[in-house]
Amino acid sequence: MTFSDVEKAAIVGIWGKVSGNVNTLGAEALERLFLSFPQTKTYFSHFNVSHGSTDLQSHGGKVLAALGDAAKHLDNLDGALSKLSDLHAYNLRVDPGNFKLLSHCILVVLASHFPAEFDATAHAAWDKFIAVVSGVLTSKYR
Ligand code: HNI
Repeated sequence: MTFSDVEKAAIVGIWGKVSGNVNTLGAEALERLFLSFPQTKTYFSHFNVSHGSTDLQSHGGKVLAALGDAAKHLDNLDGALSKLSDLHAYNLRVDPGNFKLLSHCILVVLASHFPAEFDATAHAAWDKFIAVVSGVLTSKYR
Protein backbone atom coordinates (compact mmCIF):
# COMPACT_ATOMS: atom_id res chain seq x y z
CA MET A 1 0.00 0.00 0.00
CA THR A 2 1.41 3.38 -0.94
CA PHE A 3 0.56 6.88 0.17
CA SER A 4 0.32 9.93 -2.10
CA ASP A 5 2.22 13.10 -1.27
CA VAL A 6 -1.06 14.70 -0.17
CA GLU A 7 -1.80 11.77 2.15
CA LYS A 8 1.73 11.83 3.56
CA ALA A 9 1.49 15.54 4.29
CA ALA A 10 -1.86 15.09 6.05
CA ILE A 11 -0.57 12.17 8.14
CA VAL A 12 2.61 13.94 9.20
CA GLY A 13 0.78 17.24 9.75
CA ILE A 14 -1.78 15.78 12.15
CA TRP A 15 0.95 13.78 13.89
CA GLY A 16 2.68 17.10 14.58
CA LYS A 17 -0.41 18.16 16.53
CA VAL A 18 -0.62 14.87 18.45
CA SER A 19 3.04 14.27 19.24
CA GLY A 20 3.35 16.56 22.25
CA ASN A 21 0.33 15.08 23.98
CA VAL A 22 0.37 11.33 23.37
CA ASN A 23 -0.48 10.18 26.90
CA THR A 24 -3.59 12.33 27.27
CA LEU A 25 -4.88 11.76 23.74
CA GLY A 26 -4.04 8.05 23.83
CA ALA A 27 -5.78 7.64 27.18
CA GLU A 28 -8.87 9.29 25.74
CA ALA A 29 -8.85 6.95 22.74
CA LEU A 30 -8.65 3.93 25.05
CA GLU A 31 -11.33 5.30 27.36
CA ARG A 32 -13.64 5.77 24.38
CA LEU A 33 -12.80 2.23 23.23
CA PHE A 34 -13.58 0.65 26.58
CA LEU A 35 -16.79 2.66 27.14
CA SER A 36 -18.22 2.29 23.63
CA PHE A 37 -17.06 -1.29 23.03
CA PRO A 38 -16.79 -2.87 26.51
CA GLN A 39 -15.88 -6.28 25.10
CA THR A 40 -12.44 -4.86 24.25
CA LYS A 41 -11.68 -4.64 27.97
CA THR A 42 -11.13 -8.42 28.02
CA TYR A 43 -7.59 -7.87 26.73
CA PHE A 44 -6.85 -5.44 29.54
CA SER A 45 -8.12 -7.19 32.66
CA HIS A 46 -4.80 -6.32 34.34
CA PHE A 47 -5.37 -2.58 33.74
CA ASN A 48 -7.05 0.07 35.84
CA VAL A 49 -9.41 1.35 33.12
CA SER A 50 -10.98 4.16 35.14
CA HIS A 51 -10.89 7.71 33.78
CA GLY A 52 -7.41 9.23 33.76
CA SER A 53 -5.65 6.18 35.24
CA THR A 54 -1.90 5.85 34.79
CA ASP A 55 -2.51 2.57 32.92
CA LEU A 56 -4.66 4.38 30.35
CA GLN A 57 -2.15 7.22 30.07
CA SER A 58 0.86 5.02 29.72
CA HIS A 59 -0.64 2.48 27.32
CA GLY A 60 -2.44 5.16 25.30
CA GLY A 61 0.88 6.95 24.98
CA LYS A 62 2.57 3.79 23.71
CA VAL A 63 -0.10 3.18 21.07
CA LEU A 64 0.06 6.73 19.72
CA ALA A 65 3.86 6.81 19.87
CA ALA A 66 3.87 3.65 17.74
CA LEU A 67 1.66 5.45 15.22
CA GLY A 68 4.06 8.39 15.30
CA ASP A 69 6.95 6.07 14.59
CA ALA A 70 4.95 4.51 11.75
CA ALA A 71 4.27 7.99 10.33
CA LYS A 72 8.04 8.35 9.89
CA HIS A 73 8.19 5.13 7.86
CA LEU A 74 5.24 5.40 5.49
CA ASP A 75 7.23 3.76 2.71
CA ASN A 76 8.17 0.75 4.85
CA LEU A 77 5.42 0.05 7.36
CA ASP A 78 5.96 -3.71 7.20
CA GLY A 79 9.54 -3.30 8.37
CA ALA A 80 8.88 -0.56 10.90
CA LEU A 81 6.04 -2.50 12.55
CA SER A 82 7.48 -5.98 12.32
CA LYS A 83 8.14 -6.47 16.05
CA LEU A 84 4.75 -5.03 17.00
CA SER A 85 3.14 -7.30 14.43
CA ASP A 86 4.79 -10.36 16.01
CA LEU A 87 3.62 -9.22 19.46
CA HIS A 88 -0.03 -8.77 18.46
CA ALA A 89 -0.22 -11.96 16.41
CA TYR A 90 1.78 -14.43 18.46
CA ASN A 91 1.61 -13.15 22.04
CA LEU A 92 -1.47 -11.00 22.45
CA ARG A 93 -3.67 -12.69 19.82
CA VAL A 94 -6.02 -9.73 19.58
CA ASP A 95 -9.04 -10.50 17.39
CA PRO A 96 -8.50 -8.40 14.23
CA GLY A 97 -12.04 -6.96 14.47
CA ASN A 98 -10.93 -4.94 17.47
CA PHE A 99 -8.51 -2.91 15.38
CA LYS A 100 -11.41 -1.27 13.54
CA LEU A 101 -12.95 -0.29 16.87
CA LEU A 102 -9.74 1.29 18.19
CA SER A 103 -9.11 2.98 14.84
CA HIS A 104 -12.55 4.57 15.01
CA CYS A 105 -11.88 5.86 18.52
CA ILE A 106 -8.52 7.34 17.51
CA LEU A 107 -10.18 9.17 14.60
CA VAL A 108 -12.85 10.55 16.94
CA VAL A 109 -10.14 11.87 19.27
CA LEU A 110 -8.33 13.57 16.38
CA ALA A 111 -11.55 15.08 15.04
CA SER A 112 -12.63 16.44 18.39
CA HIS A 113 -9.26 17.90 19.41
CA PHE A 114 -8.14 19.28 16.05
CA PRO A 115 -11.32 20.30 14.23
CA ALA A 116 -9.60 22.85 12.01
CA GLU A 117 -6.77 20.59 10.88
CA PHE A 118 -8.78 17.36 10.70
CA ASP A 119 -10.59 18.18 7.47
CA ALA A 120 -11.96 15.60 5.03
CA THR A 121 -8.54 15.11 3.42
CA ALA A 122 -6.83 14.52 6.75
CA HIS A 123 -9.66 12.22 7.84
CA ALA A 124 -9.34 10.07 4.73
CA ALA A 125 -5.53 9.96 5.00
CA TRP A 126 -5.60 9.00 8.69
CA ASP A 127 -8.30 6.41 8.10
CA LYS A 128 -6.12 4.82 5.44
CA PHE A 129 -2.98 5.14 7.58
CA ILE A 130 -4.46 3.43 10.65
CA ALA A 131 -6.10 0.78 8.47
CA VAL A 132 -2.74 -0.04 6.88
CA VAL A 133 -1.03 -0.12 10.29
CA SER A 134 -3.80 -2.41 11.57
CA GLY A 135 -3.36 -4.59 8.50
CA VAL A 136 0.33 -5.02 9.30
CA LEU A 137 -0.36 -5.75 12.99
CA THR A 138 -2.86 -8.48 12.02
CA SER A 139 -0.91 -9.91 9.09
CA LYS A 140 0.91 -12.75 10.83
CA TYR A 141 -2.00 -14.65 12.35
CA ARG A 142 -1.58 -17.64 10.04
NI1 HNI B 1 -1.80 -2.95 21.02
C1 HNI B 1 0.50 -3.60 23.49
C2 HNI B 1 0.34 -0.60 19.65
C3 HNI B 1 -4.13 -2.22 18.61
C4 HNI B 1 -4.15 -4.83 22.69
N1 HNI B 1 0.06 -2.26 21.48
C5 HNI B 1 0.84 -2.64 22.55
C6 HNI B 1 2.06 -1.87 22.56
C7 HNI B 1 2.01 -1.01 21.48
C8 HNI B 1 0.74 -1.26 20.81
C9 HNI B 1 3.05 0.01 21.06
C10 HNI B 1 3.18 -1.98 23.57
C11 HNI B 1 4.20 -2.94 23.03
C12 HNI B 1 5.36 -3.18 23.98
O1 HNI B 1 5.19 -2.99 25.18
O2 HNI B 1 6.41 -3.57 23.48
N2 HNI B 1 -1.88 -1.67 19.42
C13 HNI B 1 -0.89 -0.80 19.01
C14 HNI B 1 -1.32 -0.11 17.81
C15 HNI B 1 -2.57 -0.57 17.52
C16 HNI B 1 -2.93 -1.55 18.55
C17 HNI B 1 -0.48 0.92 17.07
C18 HNI B 1 -3.50 -0.20 16.41
C19 HNI B 1 -3.52 0.97 15.82
N3 HNI B 1 -3.77 -3.47 20.68
C20 HNI B 1 -4.55 -3.03 19.66
C21 HNI B 1 -5.90 -3.53 19.82
C22 HNI B 1 -5.93 -4.26 20.99
C23 HNI B 1 -4.57 -4.21 21.53
C24 HNI B 1 -7.04 -3.26 18.86
C25 HNI B 1 -7.08 -4.96 21.65
C26 HNI B 1 -8.29 -4.45 21.72
N4 HNI B 1 -1.82 -4.06 22.75
C27 HNI B 1 -2.90 -4.73 23.27
C28 HNI B 1 -2.52 -5.33 24.53
C29 HNI B 1 -1.18 -4.97 24.77
C30 HNI B 1 -0.76 -4.17 23.62
C31 HNI B 1 -3.42 -6.20 25.42
C32 HNI B 1 -0.33 -5.33 25.98
C33 HNI B 1 -0.64 -4.33 27.07
C34 HNI B 1 0.16 -4.51 28.34
O3 HNI B 1 0.98 -3.62 28.67
O4 HNI B 1 -0.04 -5.53 29.02
